[in-house]
Amino acid sequence: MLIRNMHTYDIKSSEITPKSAYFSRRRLLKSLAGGSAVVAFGPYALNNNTSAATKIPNLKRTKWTLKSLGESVKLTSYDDITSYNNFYEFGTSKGDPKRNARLLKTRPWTIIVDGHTENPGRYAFEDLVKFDQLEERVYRFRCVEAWSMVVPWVGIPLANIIRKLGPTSNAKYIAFETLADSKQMPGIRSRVLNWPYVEGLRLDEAMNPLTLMAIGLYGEILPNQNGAPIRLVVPWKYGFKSIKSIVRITFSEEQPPTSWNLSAPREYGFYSNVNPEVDHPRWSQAKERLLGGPTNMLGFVTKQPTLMFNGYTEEVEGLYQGMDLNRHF
Ligand SMILES: Nc1nc2c(c(=O)[nH]1)N[C@H]1C(S)=C(S)[C@@H](COP(=O)(O)O)O[C@H]1N2
Ligand SMILES: [Mo]
Repeated sequence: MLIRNMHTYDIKSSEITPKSAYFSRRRLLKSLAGGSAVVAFGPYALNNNTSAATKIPNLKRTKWTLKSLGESVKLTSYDDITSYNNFYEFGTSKGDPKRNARLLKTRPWTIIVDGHTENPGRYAFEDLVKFDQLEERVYRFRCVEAWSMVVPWVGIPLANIIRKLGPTSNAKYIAFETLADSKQMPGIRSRVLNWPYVEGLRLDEAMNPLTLMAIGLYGEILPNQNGAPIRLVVPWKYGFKSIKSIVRITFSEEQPPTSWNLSAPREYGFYSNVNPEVDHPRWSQAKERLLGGPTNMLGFVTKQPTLMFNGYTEEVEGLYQGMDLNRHF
């Protein structure tokens, strides 16, 4: 096993965004939105805000960012994205991760790469994620619990990392593992899931240009509760596929086990593509509630229809040609 640590450069959040600039930007976004939980997002709003220049530098805008903007999508607020979380290693209530993940140590961070790859080893986070390849991508995000968000992620396409790691021809799947450290993660004492949290994708899904390894959101490095320092984002699949705080990547020939499938195989399949026509055994998947979205007269968020593949049919339907999505849920 080799340690790749040739030119480690550690970007601290304080170097990217001075706290004062961060708070003034947040105020600006809040005032733009008139205090509502959802902020209007436009390239101009961000660019005209000089303090935004101190965010993670040189973020590329992609066609997916622009596609979302073209649909005049509203971003879910930073507060909602970072305080309503699922990260069971820190507790099962939505507010637990923000409260309990503060002490997670995310630097230095090592990711073990093994299985069918030409370049196995222990990689420093900075050697897998090149900061000059970072992009901003605005994606819809749909949890299996029927709530959704619109998130401006910062990350690099997983395909870039996979190409660098050089899977061999035997590699058909890619598996991921989350840190499982009971000293830092109080939720691990509870047996709600088997630890470590594991997830996986078919290799062609992983190589799809939509699939992102996120290291930030709203132009800043990820808060711990959102899966710092590095988490997967697969926007056409239910949220639980987007595994957080990754410490291992394994290339495998067989379909890898996944945490939610292990815990309730009838309820959660390996594919878990967002599909309004295939209900969860205990509830419908036809609709969703957008966090901070439009409310009814009583103040409850109105339900809106869930889109096939969460709206990304054009990009991903080719992956599932000829597959029965009722069976491969
Ligand atoms: N390691 C780990 N990853 C995880 C989870 C978890 O409990 N542990 N929860 C999943 C679920 S169910 C969802 S909806 C998303 C939530 O991501 P967010 O908190 O950034 O919105 O993380 C996913 N990744
Ligand atoms: Mo979820």
